[in-house]
Amino acid sequence: MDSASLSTQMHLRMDSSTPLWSKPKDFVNRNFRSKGRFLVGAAIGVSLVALMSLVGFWLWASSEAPPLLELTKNVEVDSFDPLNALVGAPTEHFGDNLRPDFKYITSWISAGWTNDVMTYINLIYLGLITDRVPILPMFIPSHIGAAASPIAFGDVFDVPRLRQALDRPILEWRDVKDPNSAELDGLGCWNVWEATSQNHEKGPRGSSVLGYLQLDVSYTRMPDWVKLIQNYEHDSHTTFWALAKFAFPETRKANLVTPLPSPILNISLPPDEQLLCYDYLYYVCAQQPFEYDHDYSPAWRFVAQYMHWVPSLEALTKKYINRALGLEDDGPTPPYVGIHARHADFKNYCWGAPQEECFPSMAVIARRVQEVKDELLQTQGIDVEHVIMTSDETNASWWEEVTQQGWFAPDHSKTKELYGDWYPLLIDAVIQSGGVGFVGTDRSTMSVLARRRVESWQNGVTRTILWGTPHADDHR
Ligand SMILES: Nc1nc2c(ncn2[C@@H]2O[C@H](COP(=O)(O)OP(=O)(O)OP(=O)(O)O)[C@@H](O)[C@H]2O)c(=O)[nH]1
Ligand SMILES: *[C@@H]1O[C@H](CO)[C@@H](O)[C@H](O)[C@H]1NC(C)=O
Ligand SMILES: *[C@@H]1O[C@H](CO)[C@@H](O)[C@H](O)[C@H]1NC(C)=O
Repeated sequence: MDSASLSTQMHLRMDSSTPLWSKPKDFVNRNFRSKGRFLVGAAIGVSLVALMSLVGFWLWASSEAPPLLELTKNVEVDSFDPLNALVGAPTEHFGDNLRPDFKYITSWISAGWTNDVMTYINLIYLGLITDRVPILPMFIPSHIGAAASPIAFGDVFDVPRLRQALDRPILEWRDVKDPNSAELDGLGCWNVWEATSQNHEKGPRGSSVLGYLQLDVSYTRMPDWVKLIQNYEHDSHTTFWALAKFAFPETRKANLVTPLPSPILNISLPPDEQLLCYDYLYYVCAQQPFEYDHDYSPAWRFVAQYMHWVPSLEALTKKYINRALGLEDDGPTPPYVGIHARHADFKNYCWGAPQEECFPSMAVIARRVQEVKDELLQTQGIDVEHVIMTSDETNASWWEEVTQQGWFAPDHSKTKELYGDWYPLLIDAVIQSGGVGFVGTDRSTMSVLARRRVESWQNGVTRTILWGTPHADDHR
């Protein structure tokens, strides 16, 4: 099923459940992309009956019948307004803000930031295939220091743009429940983790998101068959469609076992039917574990490629890049090759070997950079001068070697102080995604997403450096 027909399904829903009278001012000034027009066409084809009743409503409600295209445009734009998938402004209890005619889906995070980004992508994709409105929690700190405050999903990724691209509502928890609410809400959710980790884990995956959202969750353990590779203890994946079955009554009902009482209120709740929820969606794939690496990844193709950075973060990053290159803050940014050298805790995979024999040397990185430059020149006629390094390395002599290559690096000496603990990481991620070329580190999820962004967004050329032994990246 392609994205157009997925969207068409949502159109049908929106057509019948979205009040036409709300927010008329939004209808006037919005630009429509050609994809929107195509989808409108698809909706017309499939839902003639719904459209005829809308036309009827319009004829009744206004003295002049508007052109048909105007009418369907209005319905489509309406669906981008988060308020139309909710009762209204954020409420003290989340349940007061959910519309009875909508179904929703949510989940939590508890890993490194890029893993958490992937987890939310998986949540949104699961929302697409189950025809439920995703409700996204915030990002919570892990590697960047537990003292950092959470940051909203929508302060990092452009949610209005994502809604428009996917042509359906996408909500954040801050839209639904007042972030300052002290009201604790009970909720029944599915425990995926215990089933897929083959009882290595006793109980569901924990997450500090629940504390921020004031949720007290009672979990129902999923059956063992949701695990992708049965009886294999070294993998914890399940599949989108195994989980999607639980969004519908047949599978839900057949698997209702006694729930674990919630930790605070000690209440036992079956999995909620209106707000479907799972403890942890990082280890989810369509067909094979860790499939973001692969071209066909549906979570990448249908969701993640449309998750652009918020404009303010892009603007801030442009300033960092231009300063690194010695250019005016507001001047044009030349094309560059970005590098992500993932070090720090990756030394755990060196199995005792000294870092010089494990992580790629500057010569190895430089060879990959040159390959990217050569290919850009040959295939696109782009002669790239500038190379920008991003890394979690803290060793000053290593950074000195970077400078000796003639490469540049963002100056993060004041970033945390000026913008907060998240921003060295966020700015580096944006830098990695913005080059016409990218050289990444094998096995780093941060590198995987950067590579895919450069390929999709910049039509860029990329390479991934293998590492772990002195000759790991030898090739040709
Ligand atoms: N500022 C900055 N921090 C980085 C960079 N690479 C890694 N880090 C830090 O290292 C952490 C590890 O990456 P995460 O994305 O959190 O963790 P992960 O999801 O496990 O990703 P990988 O370990 O790379 O697969 C990040 O959260 C950052 O704190 C970088 O290029 N710049
Ligand atoms: C939780 O509720 C159950 C059943 O009502 C009760 O038996 C149990 O003692 C309670 N546990 C706690 C810690 O209050
Ligand atoms: C720091 O980096 C330099 C240059 O790469 C290297 O020779 C040195 O061993 C590193 N120091 C530590 C403590 O890792």
